[in-house]
Amino acid sequence: MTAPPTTAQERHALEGPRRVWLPRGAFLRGSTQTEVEAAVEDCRRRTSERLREICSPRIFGLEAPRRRIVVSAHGIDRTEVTWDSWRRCMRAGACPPPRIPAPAGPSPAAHPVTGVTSHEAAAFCRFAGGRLPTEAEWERAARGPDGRAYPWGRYFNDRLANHGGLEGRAALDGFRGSAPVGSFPGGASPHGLLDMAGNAWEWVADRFDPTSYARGPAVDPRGPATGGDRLIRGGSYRVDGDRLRTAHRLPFPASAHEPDIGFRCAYEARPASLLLAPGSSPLGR
Ligand SMILES: [Ca+2]
Repeated sequence: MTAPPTTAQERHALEGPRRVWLPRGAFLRGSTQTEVEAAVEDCRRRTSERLREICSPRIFGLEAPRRRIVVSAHGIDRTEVTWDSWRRCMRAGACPPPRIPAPAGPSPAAHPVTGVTSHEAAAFCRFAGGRLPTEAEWERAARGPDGRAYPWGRYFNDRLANHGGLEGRAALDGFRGSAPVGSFPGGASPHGLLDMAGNAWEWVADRFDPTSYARGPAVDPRGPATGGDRLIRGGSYRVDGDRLRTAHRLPFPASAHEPDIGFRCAYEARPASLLLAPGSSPLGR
């Protein structure tokens, strides 16, 4: 076992994907009841009778009600954490090998790491000097202040995200499985984050509480302290446009490890020791 990095310089070299720094700000979280009903309808339209149970109004209804939420300043990775970054953490003894093999094909190290539990994802983020994003931080970074349904705008676009479907439409976007992170620059969020719709689902820090959207705090909500499933956000290469919406949320067992669930990390206020010159990148990308 190698000790975790102790100096800012060591952490700097390990920090993985480039970070975006967001000021304190408000956004519209969640969906109206009308938007929930439209999403269920969209799901049913895209899904055959055989699989239509996935278009559950109960699941889509977890997005309601829509509320104005304020999030404090923080940093967040521009992309999902890659295999390359995970391997650095493994070499230092702070992360286990994922259970899902690296993808075949060109640039496997640039694909999102998947097959990791929420606890393992959180351990990586601690190692990188951060933490998993809260659900509110994630959604704000995905949709910006105007409540848009997709990172790029109001309507779904087949060409702007690595999405799929359970019924054979996975290659419409050029990828059957995961894609190297950042393969869809046209699908960037208003804050410049990539793959907030599709590629890998992403663990967030919050535990699920069915009452928190209606009754929880409007400033820096964090979910309950104990119990319950975690949440995954953003959809993946395996699901269709209705679940790639920025408001969509799916409770998922914390110890699950799926081939299409990855994560990105968030960071507290920018430490002065890690300030980078404009345009520079710790990993040269
Ligand atoms: Ca994603």
